[in-house]
Amino acid sequence: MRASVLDSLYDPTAEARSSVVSSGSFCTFRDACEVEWGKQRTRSRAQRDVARSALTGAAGPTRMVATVGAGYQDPTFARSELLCLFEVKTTRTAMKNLLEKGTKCLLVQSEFSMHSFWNYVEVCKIVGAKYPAAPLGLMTVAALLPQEWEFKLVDANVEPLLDEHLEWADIVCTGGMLPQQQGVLSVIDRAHGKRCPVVVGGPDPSSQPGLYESADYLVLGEGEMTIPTFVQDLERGSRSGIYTAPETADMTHAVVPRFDLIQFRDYLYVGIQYSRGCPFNCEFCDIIELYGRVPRVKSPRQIIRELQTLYDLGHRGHVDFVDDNFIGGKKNAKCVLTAMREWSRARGHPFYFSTEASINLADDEHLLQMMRDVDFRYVFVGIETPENEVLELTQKRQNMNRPIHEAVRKIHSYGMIVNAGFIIGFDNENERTAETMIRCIQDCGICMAMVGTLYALPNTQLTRRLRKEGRLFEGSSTLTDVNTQIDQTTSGLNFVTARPRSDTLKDFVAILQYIYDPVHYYERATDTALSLQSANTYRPNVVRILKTVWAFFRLCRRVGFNRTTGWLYWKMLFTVLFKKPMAIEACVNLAAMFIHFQKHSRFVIDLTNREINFIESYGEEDYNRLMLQGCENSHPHDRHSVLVH
Ligand code: B12
Ligand code: SF4
Repeated sequence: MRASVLDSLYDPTAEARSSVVSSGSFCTFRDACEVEWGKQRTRSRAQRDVARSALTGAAGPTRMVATVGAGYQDPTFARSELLCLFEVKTTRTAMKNLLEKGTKCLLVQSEFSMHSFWNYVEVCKIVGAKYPAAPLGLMTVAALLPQEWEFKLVDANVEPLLDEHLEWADIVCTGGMLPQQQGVLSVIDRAHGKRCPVVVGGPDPSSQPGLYESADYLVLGEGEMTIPTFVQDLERGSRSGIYTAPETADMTHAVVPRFDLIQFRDYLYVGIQYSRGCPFNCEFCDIIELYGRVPRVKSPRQIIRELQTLYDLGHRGHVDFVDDNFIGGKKNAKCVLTAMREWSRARGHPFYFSTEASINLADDEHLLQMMRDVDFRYVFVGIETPENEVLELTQKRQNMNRPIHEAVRKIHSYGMIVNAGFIIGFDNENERTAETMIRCIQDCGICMAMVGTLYALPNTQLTRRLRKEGRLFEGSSTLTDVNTQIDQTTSGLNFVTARPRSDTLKDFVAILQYIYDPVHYYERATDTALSLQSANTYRPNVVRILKTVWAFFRLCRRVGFNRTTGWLYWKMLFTVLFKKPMAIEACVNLAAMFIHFQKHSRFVIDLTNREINFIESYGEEDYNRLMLQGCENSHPHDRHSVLVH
């Protein structure tokens, strides 16, 4: 094999060379061979380093081909020397045919930062889970790959990825979102260290494929569109490739995810997806760029099949609809809710639900009632800001000119707790922004308020505008430190802000301090619980009941005897018990979440205060100049440390 590739590269006709290069077949060296570096005779140290990094996976196939290409162009770079450069000892006599029955496919969900707003570590501890959300993307990928393969899914948020896992695998599939970037890159390196080819996909590789070029296969966009082509290419023997699809997937052809690959007890909830895409046009949103503005839906029958699969596999309790906007098409949502109601009733209501929806949900009482009937308990709503002028600028017009607190109360009155996202850092904010946001959160009684700094995600209208205006900190979406670059709550403002940056950050701190102060939080939690008109149709089985009782006692021990929260907790518990006993479970859950929110907000406040100090001592203008120039390390926090040293 080695000889044939080199023969093609030394073929005097350009076509023969370029076909080797474009098929990427040179990667086969890395997969099939082990290089004995001691025996090298290289032309230069630089050439050797590039070759080594290509062969060991630190650099991608492109560089490898470039090295060889350079060798070819240099007449003194003799063929024998090139062979010597890659003194090869074949360890796997032939590359494993990845399409044969029993091919071992390892799916790796890389770790999220433990400091993320979303990881609810403390809640997991109380209820005995290991991580909130199951890796739905990879379970879906497994269902799209050849089913004759053998699959193993390792979620690094639940168990460590071991060398044995990689040694077991013939091929590794990984990928995910921006905060997982570092993790994914390290999985690629580790897998290459075991001479295992790696396939990468998911939202961040799709938005910034260049960062992942060390992977063998970049299968971008919606897997439903690109995985079949990738599998066809494997059949043809391709050893690398980049796969994109100009069109979006038809969700009516979507497959049931391989839920059997996870242990349900490891997670707080399991996700399923009904729709992709959203009809709105918010400037900062990448969903509409990745999934389009025409919501695409699965049929009610498909959703029932997924619920039945979860049911048959033994899952009970919380199911999260991970849709970008569950009510993006209200008519469709009603169809699926009708089917769910019948199915739930026939199975004795084994699940309750949560989802994400736009605020106009509050306008449709029929829809709200239908969601209540199947026991939707949480809805995440992107409120972002209560200020009309800011909403106008950011193109979130669906939220404009409506009393937010009325909408939230309406949704509460149908038994659903509103969790909401808020953003700070928009261009036309002013000195009243913090106060207005605090009042909105407190008056609406929104307990789980994810307040984050505006982040210009790669591939959004916002990013394009800021770039045009010369305000974007290029390269800020390359993550380097998972302890400081956690998620949108902390990593935002990756551009020159319209207001002084330190003012915006001070507002951010003030909001977090207020809303996650125990007195204010418990006030909202009591308020929310009292306004809930829950259906409570979900019927837990005995195991679930025992688990819940156990978790309740653990929570009482942890919170009820705590100096700052003890009194507030018992006061809320007894108020709700007497006034709205049906909402007792909801208020207990909110108390459990507060342990996480309090810890997380303290962490973020501390991090942000350090950033404010830094900006003030360095000078805002100099700071912006430096960030716009871009220095070797690409993120604000890194640049701070570079500057400080
Ligand atoms: C549910 C969800 C969450 C949940 C749960 C996430 C989880 N652990 O599963 C929560 C609320 C925790 C969350 C949080 C965040 N999220 Co989020 N989230 C989503 C959402 C709405 C659905 C994800 C999902 O399950 N989709 C269904 C599955 C089937 O799709 P999928 O994962 O994309 O997988 C498909 C393809 O991508 C591909 N694929 C995926 N992986 C792989 C791997 C291989 C090898 C291959 C071949 C293909 C492939 O094939 C699959 C089938 O088509 C998406 C938007 C969206 N529509 O996808 C945002 C999204 C993924 N989140 C995003 C972001 C930014 C975040 C946050 C950073 C901030 C935020 N928005 O609040 C945090 C960070 C989380 C953390 N812990 O630090 C961005 C990611 C952008 C990017 N460029 O990376 C998205 C795209 C949209 C958004 N702006 O919110 N999120
Ligand atoms: S409503 Fe939500 S999903 Fe839809 S465009 Fe706006 S931010 Fe994106």
